[in-house]
Amino acid sequence: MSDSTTNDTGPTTAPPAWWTAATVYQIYPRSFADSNGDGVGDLGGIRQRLGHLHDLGVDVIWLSPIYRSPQADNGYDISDYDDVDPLFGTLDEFDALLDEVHALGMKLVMDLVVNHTSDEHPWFVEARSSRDAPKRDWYLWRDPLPSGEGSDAAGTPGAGTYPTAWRSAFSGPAWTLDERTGQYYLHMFASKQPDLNWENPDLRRAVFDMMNRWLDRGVDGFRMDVINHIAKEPSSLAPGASHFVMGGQIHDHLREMHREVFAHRTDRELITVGEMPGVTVDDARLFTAADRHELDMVFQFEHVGLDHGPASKFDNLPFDLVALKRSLSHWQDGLADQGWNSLYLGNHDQPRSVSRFGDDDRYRFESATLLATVLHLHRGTPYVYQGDEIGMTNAGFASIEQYRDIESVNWFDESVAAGADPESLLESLRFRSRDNARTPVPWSGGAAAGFSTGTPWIEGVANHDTVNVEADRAAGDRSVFEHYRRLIALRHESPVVALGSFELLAPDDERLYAFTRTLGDEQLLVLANWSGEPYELDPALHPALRRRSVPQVAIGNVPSGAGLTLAPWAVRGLQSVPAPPRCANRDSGGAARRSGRKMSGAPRSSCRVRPAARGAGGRVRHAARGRAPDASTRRTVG
Ligand code: TEU
Repeated sequence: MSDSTTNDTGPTTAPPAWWTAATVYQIYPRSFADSNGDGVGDLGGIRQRLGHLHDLGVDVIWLSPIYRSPQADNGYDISDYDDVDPLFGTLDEFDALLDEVHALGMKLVMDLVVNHTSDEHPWFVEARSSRDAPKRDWYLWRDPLPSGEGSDAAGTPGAGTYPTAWRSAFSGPAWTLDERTGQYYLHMFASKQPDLNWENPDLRRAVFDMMNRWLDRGVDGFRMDVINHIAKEPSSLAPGASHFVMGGQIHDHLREMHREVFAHRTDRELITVGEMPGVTVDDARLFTAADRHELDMVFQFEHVGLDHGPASKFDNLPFDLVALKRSLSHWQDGLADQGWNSLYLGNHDQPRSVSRFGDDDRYRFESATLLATVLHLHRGTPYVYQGDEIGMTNAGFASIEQYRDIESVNWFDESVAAGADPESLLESLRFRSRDNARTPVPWSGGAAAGFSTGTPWIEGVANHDTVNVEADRAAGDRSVFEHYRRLIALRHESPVVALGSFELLAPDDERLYAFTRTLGDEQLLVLANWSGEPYELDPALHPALRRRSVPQVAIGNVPSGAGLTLAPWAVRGLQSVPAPPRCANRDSGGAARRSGRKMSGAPRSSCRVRPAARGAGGRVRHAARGRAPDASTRRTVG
């Protein structure tokens, strides 16, 4: 957050916010690295592997929850916001980790889960102790309706006593009856995750105090879990209503949070990310407009919902490239002049991106690097989910006993009870389950793949003997890690990648993902063959394809075919300017001045790019034009 700050990405004289040139790396701690042999990843394991992240060049590490938790939802059910779960380590170890991260020039962002707590959090224990408990109102309670006036457990209205027909994201009703006090409490996720009542000012104060304690401890910001769910309209809890996200108070709550937690920290470079299922472009513009002081960026879901069928997220639809392009470019256009977006294709809630969008078999390297390139060259802040930097694939478990995720297991059990065929359920899970991305990171081949000396809490992917960090990093030209490293460096070095405007080309083409990024008179042209067959580019697509001298290749994954042919899953990022003048004669600041941005000159096709300077605390500054990107960021293709 730069309020101080600010996500000022528009044409003003203020410098662009630091996170426009940054890349975030997400760690899912229980699956990253285990240092004590109990089979669960921990802080010690992260500390041992920081060199990997430093080599990759990421700027920010986002830690999925490490707080004390009964682990009903792998830590997204918190019972003490101020302590580390013994499974992961201690507060002292956390402090040591934070120091080490900072010493390496990176930042550390915590997961903030304040839509709900664990039912074992002392707040909820007190709240459920009696209807008169002082903290009763910190959660959402409703009386049962007279029999037949409410819904039943299956969500059928007029058949039971439930206050609304709302369903939990993890199957079953979103209400659980507390027998002792005779009222239902709301939980949009598991029954062990009761929703907090953000209408209560004391609750809000307690959350802001807790956030301040973590920032005082030195963390660099928060990724805010389902933060657009916190404001439920009291009236919408009435029977029959179904609107539980984006209540009218949401903007007030976030502005108050900004005032109470971030506004006075003008000396810090912080970051706030709002995870918001269901958020629209118009909402996102409001949440992330710099002058509204709510959030730095949203983490939206539209593109990862395109392959969900009408029945549920487990109703798998085939991948549709045209729909993906339409969705991502809609967000690019919508946030072009105001606001900012996160860029991701996978995380701990999604299938592995190479299995979902690419070809995780014959063209695993090619498609993993293509996906990364297309994503990272959009406008927004890219997120790398652990393991994606080596092209990890879905787990593809064969039996329900191998699954651990509460969502997958509950959905399977509920569907079997309703008479569904277990084999077809397993087939859906093999593609969609969140556990596909929660398998241990294979640091090497062999027993437990270098993740643990014990038995991992969840089985690894069967291909770990070939798909592991050691093998990938030794793979030279075919290292996915190396390709990610170049992409992350390119964003540091190249203002057009961080800030350029976006234009989608060939929107209806079913195999080509092509777009330009433009800043001043510099342009980056990205051409991606999203298929396993060679692709013949149409010279009419872009003037650069009609010129005799091909523009400089800023990044590419495989040598391409001859002329205008892209090999299967080949991607190229071509840097060009409309009328390339000689580098030596250029007025380096001209373009930037004309575009009104305070950044020193954009790189030219015939000029070279100076690697970004990194100051203390990992700050990335756009460098003045000058020498070449390191040779590894350029390859001759074609
Ligand atoms: O996820 C919120 C969310 O909406 C999903 O991505 C979630 O996995 C999906 O609804 C299930 O179908 C966040 C966390 O990222 C997720 O891991 C947690 O389980 C969830 O909130 C509850 O805290």
